[in-house]
Amino acid sequence: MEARSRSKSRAKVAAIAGFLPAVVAVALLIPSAGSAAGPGSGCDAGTPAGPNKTTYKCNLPTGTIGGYEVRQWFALAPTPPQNGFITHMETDIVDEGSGAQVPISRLMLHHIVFLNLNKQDSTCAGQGYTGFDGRKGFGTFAPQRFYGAGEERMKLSMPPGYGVPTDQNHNWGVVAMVMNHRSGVDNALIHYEVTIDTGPLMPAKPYWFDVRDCRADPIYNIPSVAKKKTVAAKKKGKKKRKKPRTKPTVTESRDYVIPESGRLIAGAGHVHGGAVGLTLTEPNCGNRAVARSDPTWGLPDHPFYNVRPILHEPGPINMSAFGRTAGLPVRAGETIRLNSIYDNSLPHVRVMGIMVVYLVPDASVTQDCGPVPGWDVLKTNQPGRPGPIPSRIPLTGLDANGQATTINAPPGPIRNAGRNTVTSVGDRFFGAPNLRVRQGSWITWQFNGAELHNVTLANGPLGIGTDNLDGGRTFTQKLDRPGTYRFFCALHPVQMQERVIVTPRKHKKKP
Ligand SMILES: [Cu+2]
Repeated sequence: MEARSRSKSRAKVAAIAGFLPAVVAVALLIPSAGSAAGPGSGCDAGTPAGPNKTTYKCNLPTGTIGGYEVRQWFALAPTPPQNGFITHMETDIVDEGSGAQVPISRLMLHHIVFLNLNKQDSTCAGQGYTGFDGRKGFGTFAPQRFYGAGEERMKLSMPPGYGVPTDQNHNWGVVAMVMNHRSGVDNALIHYEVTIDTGPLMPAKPYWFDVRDCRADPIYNIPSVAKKKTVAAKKKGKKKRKKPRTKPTVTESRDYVIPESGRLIAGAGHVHGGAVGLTLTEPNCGNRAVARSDPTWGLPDHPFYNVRPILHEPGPINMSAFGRTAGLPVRAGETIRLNSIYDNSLPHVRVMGIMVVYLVPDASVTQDCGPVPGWDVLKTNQPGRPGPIPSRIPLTGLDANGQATTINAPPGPIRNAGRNTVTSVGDRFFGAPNLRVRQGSWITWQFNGAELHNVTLANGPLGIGTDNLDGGRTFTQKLDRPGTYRFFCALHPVQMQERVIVTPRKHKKKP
């Protein structure tokens, strides 16, 4: 059966050539588009999982991931060989030999998005996707994003009576990102399990909500609130302010006008380190909250918070999901707002705010602001901590043996620079690893390499994280907050570091 599935995958590759818009659109997501579903790819023959239900186990190789590197890629993915409705789906990263889950001390499946290349996405149709390189792809075809998971391994689970339609002749793809926490090259399998119900179910349509929608790498940055000028405040004789009871937060929102009447019956979110949570609100219904997805942060001994080297801020171990057969009635033309709420007491970079919801079309919904259901909430039963968990990302370099080691600063002398500095980013190096500038100076990074790189804050006074850039493109930033900024390239974290020291502006004496 395995062999049969494999040859079927190859047949699909031929079939996909006839589906050009999708291939073009998807290939543009990632410049080094992965090869088609090849050796090691396939789904098994399925295992009965109840009346009318079969669970298929599918695998897809990750490809080679360099030591301490981050690989993000697109690949065709095997489609389960059964027509029907998806009622459950989950994914993980497993060892090629044993099939056992790969621990994050080895590889971390940072996130993965499953696409149906034969369907248009509900929210990005007509505009296409911006690629991983930040460039707009050709055309307007946006393959349907129907399921995604991050470190927290969100599972798709439909309330009874519903499923996401699936067709064995449709082509699936994945966009995935994996981090290698060890010094040697590595590879593994993306494993996913899909339960398909052949019984007559109500079809649920995925709506992908994202505060940075229609981007292959939908990141943004949380700046952190500026530190109080305590000295100046004291001089003015102000009383020391009481510590605020709640930490500052920042909320990014995006509105979606739902084009069809229906019932929103399930959903769950994805966030990164620093998140407070995700909510859905209805601005035209008194701004009421209608659903939420909340993070659970693991205990201090959880692997997420102990893996070394630290290549990014650790995220939650789980995001709660919601579902209910009655669902939330939504009339065509109603607006649903996604709110992504993050802590702003510290900088958080390359964060995301994504919620996938499932809508069942229902023409009988004719009223606005219908009743909010008492959602069934699914969340982990693992012990957790109230979050988000403050964490500091150090710079990581390589020691003489090629092993990751924490460094205070990149090697080399500090170069003083002027008010407007242009500094280059080459392939696997920063042109000026140690810079000193006066507060209020501007720095332009020019990405002269052939590969994609970025500038990402590890620690310092302001959350900064650029798109993935190349080909001479630039990013300019004013550094108005004094302090030491430690940057790295999030794609090549142990190879590329830069420190920028921003010295305080001299205070002008009043005459
Ligand atoms: Cu890089």
